[in-house]
Amino acid sequence: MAEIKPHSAHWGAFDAVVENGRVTGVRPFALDPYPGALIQSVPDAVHSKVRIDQPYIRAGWLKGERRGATRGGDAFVPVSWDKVTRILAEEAGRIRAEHGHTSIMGGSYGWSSAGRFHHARSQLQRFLGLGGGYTTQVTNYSYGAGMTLMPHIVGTNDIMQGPVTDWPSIAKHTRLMLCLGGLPLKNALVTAGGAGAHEYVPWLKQVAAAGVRFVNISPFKGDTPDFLDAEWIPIRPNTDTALILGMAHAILAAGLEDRDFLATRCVGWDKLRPYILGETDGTPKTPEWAAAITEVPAETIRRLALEAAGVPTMLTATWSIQRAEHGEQPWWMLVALAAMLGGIGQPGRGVAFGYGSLNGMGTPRWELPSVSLPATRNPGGVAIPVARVTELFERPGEILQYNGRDIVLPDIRMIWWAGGNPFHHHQDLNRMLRGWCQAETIVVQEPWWTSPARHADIVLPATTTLERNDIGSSSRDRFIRAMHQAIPPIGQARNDHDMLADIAEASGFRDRFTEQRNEDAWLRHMYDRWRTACGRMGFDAPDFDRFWAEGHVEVPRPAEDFVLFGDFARDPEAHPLNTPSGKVELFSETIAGFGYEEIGGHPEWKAPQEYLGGALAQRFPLHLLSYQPATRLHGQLDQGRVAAASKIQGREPMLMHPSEAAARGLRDGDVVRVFNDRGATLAGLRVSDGIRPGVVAMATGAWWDPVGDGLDRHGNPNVLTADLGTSRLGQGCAAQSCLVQVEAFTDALPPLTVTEPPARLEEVLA
Ligand SMILES: Nc1nc2c(c(=O)[nH]1)N[C@H]1C(S)=C(S)[C@@H](COP(=O)(O)OP(=O)(O)OC[C@H]3O[C@@H](n4cnc5c(=O)[nH]c(N)nc54)[C@H](O)[C@@H]3O)O[C@H]1N2
Ligand SMILES: Nc1nc2c(c(=O)[nH]1)N[C@H]1C(S)=C(S)[C@@H](COP(=O)(O)OP(=O)(O)OC[C@H]3O[C@@H](n4cnc5c(=O)[nH]c(N)nc54)[C@H](O)[C@@H]3O)O[C@H]1N2
Ligand SMILES: [Mo]
Repeated sequence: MAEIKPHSAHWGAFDAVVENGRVTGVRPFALDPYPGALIQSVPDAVHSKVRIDQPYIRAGWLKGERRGATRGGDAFVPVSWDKVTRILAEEAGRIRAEHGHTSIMGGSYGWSSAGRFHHARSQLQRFLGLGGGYTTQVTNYSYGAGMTLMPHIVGTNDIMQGPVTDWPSIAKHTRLMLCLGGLPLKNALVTAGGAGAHEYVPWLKQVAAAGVRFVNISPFKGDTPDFLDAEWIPIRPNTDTALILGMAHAILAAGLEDRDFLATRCVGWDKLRPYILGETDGTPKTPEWAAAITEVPAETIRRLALEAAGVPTMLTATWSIQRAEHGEQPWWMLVALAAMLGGIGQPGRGVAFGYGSLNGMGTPRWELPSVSLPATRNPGGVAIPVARVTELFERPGEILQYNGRDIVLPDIRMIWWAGGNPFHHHQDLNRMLRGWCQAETIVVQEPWWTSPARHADIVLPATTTLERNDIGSSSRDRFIRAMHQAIPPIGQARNDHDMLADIAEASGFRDRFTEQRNEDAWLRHMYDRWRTACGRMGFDAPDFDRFWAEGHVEVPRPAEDFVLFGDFARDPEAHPLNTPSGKVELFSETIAGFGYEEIGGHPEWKAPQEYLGGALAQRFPLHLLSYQPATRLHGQLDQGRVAAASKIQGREPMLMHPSEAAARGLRDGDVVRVFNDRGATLAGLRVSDGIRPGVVAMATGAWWDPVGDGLDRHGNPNVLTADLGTSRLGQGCAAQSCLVQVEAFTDALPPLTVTEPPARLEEVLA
C-alpha cells in the first residue's frame, strides 16, 4: 500500500508517494494553481546512482598531499563516521590554532534545500560560528551588484527583493510594461524555501487580459511567454544602459520629463541631465547614438520613449541584466528613467527588478516573517563579497576593494562547503580550481557526487529532504508546508545537523550547537517563534500539531493592493527614503566619493571589455548568455528525467540563430565545441530564430565534467565565463559578459563520467 507524505521543494510543494521504502512518484500540492514539471525529477534524484553512500577521504590527502595538490582525479577511500568525525574535529582545531579562524572558508554560498531547519548552509555556519568564526560571504550571485547599489540610491533592497508593486495594481493601472530581459516563465518555477503556490502564470494572464501591452527587450524571444503577445526588441547583450539613455534623451527632447518629480523627489538631476544631453562629454545620448551601440533602430527607441511618457508605464529588468560587467549601470539608469516618467510610487507605475526572475515577485502577500533557523554570530570572522571567491583563494594578504571598504583577504587553509555548488555557480572554473587547490583540506557535505564533492578531500554524505522532517517556508509564498520524512536515510547518509553535532561534540561544544534539542524539538521551537510573531501582526496560525497533521498553513491574501514607494511619493517629507538625501539619488555623493574610475556619481554608458561592440568580438564573435535552466534548479535535479529529456546526445542544449549555424556548417542536433581563451565545453546545438544573430544561449547547471586537457564534456557554461566583479562598488557576478566561438566537434564523443560515482579504493579505514 502506498503512503502519501506532504513535502516541499524550491521547485514546488508536492505529496510524495512512498512504496516499500522508496519514493515512487509525486503528486502536485492540491492548492497549487500551476504546478511545474520539475517535481517529476525528485524520485530520480533521491534514488540516483550518484548518491554518496558513505563518508570518504581522498587517497592523496591521506598520503599527505595537501596544499597545491591536484583535486578531482584521485580515488576515494571509504571511512567510518566515527573516524571521519574525529579527523575533522582535530583538523579544524589544528587549522584554527595554527592559522586563525579566518583561514576557514565557510561562506558556503548556495541554495541548499527548501526545509528551513535542515538548511545545510545555515547549519554549517552555525557550527563554524560557534567554533570561533570563519570567513564568510555577503550579497549573492542573483543580484549582488544591485544589492550594493540600491541602498545608496533608493535606500532599500525591496525594489528587487520585494515586496514590489503587485500584480493587482499593475492589472488595474498599467498600460505598458517594458521588460528588459523579458518576463521568463522558466524562472518563475522556483522560490527559495518552497513554492506552495505558483501564482505567476495566473497573474500574468490576468494582467494580459486587462489590456496591458508588453515589450520584451532581450536577445531571446522566449523571455516572454507567447500568451503575452509581446513586441520583441532583440537588443545586443550588455547594452541596455545605452538603450535607456537613448529613451531618456528622446523624452527630454520632447519636453516630457516630469520636472516636479525630478525637483521634489530626486537629487542629482542637475548632473544627470547634462550628461544625457552631452553637455559634459560632448556626446548627446540620442536615439541614433544608442542605436549604434544596441542595434535597436533609433525610431524604435524614440517610439518606446514617447509611448512610455504618454501612458501609465511599469519598467522592469530581470536580475540577469546586472550580472554583467558594469551591471550597476542599467539598473541605476532604469531608476532614473522611472524618475523622469514620474511614476515611482504611483499605482501600476515606476520600476522594480525581477518580476520575471522568481515565483512570488509581485504576488500579493501579507508581510509576515518566514519560519527560519535563528541566526548565529561569526565572532572572529571576516566577510567577502560572494562572487570574489576565486580572488580570496588567489590573493591572501592582499586588499579587495568593495563598496568603499578595503578588505584584507585572509589566507584560506580549509574550505568547508555545505548546500552550495561553487563548480556550478562560479565563473571561469578552470581558474577557480587552481585557487581551490591551494587549501590544505577541503570538506564537502553533499547528498550527491557533484563537482565539489569530487574535488574535495573529505566527503560527508547528507540526506535529502525526503529522509528527514522539516518545514518549508518562504517570505514570497503564502503557504507554510510540513515536510514529512518519507523514507529512511539512503546508505549511511546523515542529516547535516546530526553530523555537525557529532563533530561539535568531539570539539567540546555539542550542547551549544544543538541547544539540547532534537529534530522534533527544533521544528516545534522554530514554528512556535513564527506563530508568536504572526500573532503579534494579527495572523492566528494553528498550533504545531494541527499544522503538522494538516500538512500546511495558508496565509490569506492582503485586502489592498501594494504600491512600492507609495508613501514617499505622496509625502516625501514625512516618508523620506533611507538615502543620505532622503530622495532618489540620480547622483550619489557617496558613490562618487569612493573614487572608483569604473563607476561615478551618476549612471553612465560604459562599454564592457567583452561585448559585440568591442575588439575581442573579432576573435570571439558570439555573445554567450548563460541563463537559468528551465529543466532544473541550478545544478540540482540534473540527475532527473526532466533535464535528461532536454539534452542532446547527453549534452546541454545551446541556442543559435540559423544564419550563424549556416555560416559554420552546423545543423540542429549536432554536438559543438564552444570555446574562448578560458576554456571549452561541448553543447548540443538547437537552431532557432528566437535568438538574435551574434548571440548563443546555454542554461547553467549541467554538472561539470572535465577531461584531462580541460575540455568539459557536458555543457557547463562557467568554463567560459569571465571571473570579474561588476565594479568595485558591487563586486557582483558578471557571468553575462562573455564572448565565445563555436565550431563543429568532429572527434569521437567522449562519454560522460559525472553520471557515475568516482573511483573507490577498498582499503577501508577503521
Ligand atoms: N554562468 C552563470 N553562472 C551562474 C548564474 C548565471 O546566471 N550564469 N547564476 C548564479 C546564481 S543567480 C546563483 S543563485 C547560483 C546558484 O548556485 P548554487 O546555489 O550553488 O547551486 P545549486 O545547484 O542550487 O547548489 C546547491 C547544492 O546544495 C546541495 N544540497 C541540496 N540539499 C542539501 C542538503 O540538505 N545538504 C547538503 N549538504 N547539500 C545539499 C545540492 O545537491 C547542490 O549541489 O549560480 C550562479 N551562477
Ligand atoms: N527553473 C529555474 N528557475 C530559476 C532558477 C533556476 O535555476 N531554474 N534560478 C533562480 C535564481 S537563483 C535566480 S537568481 C533567478 C534569476 O533570474 P534572472 O536573472 O532574471 O534569470 P536569467 O534566466 O539568468 O535571465 C533572464 C533573461 O535575461 C536575458 N538577458 C541576459 N543578458 C541580457 C542583456 O544583457 N540584456 C537583456 N535585455 N537581456 C538579457 C536572457 O535572455 C535571459 O533569458 O532565477 C530563479 N529561477
Ligand atoms: Mo540566484
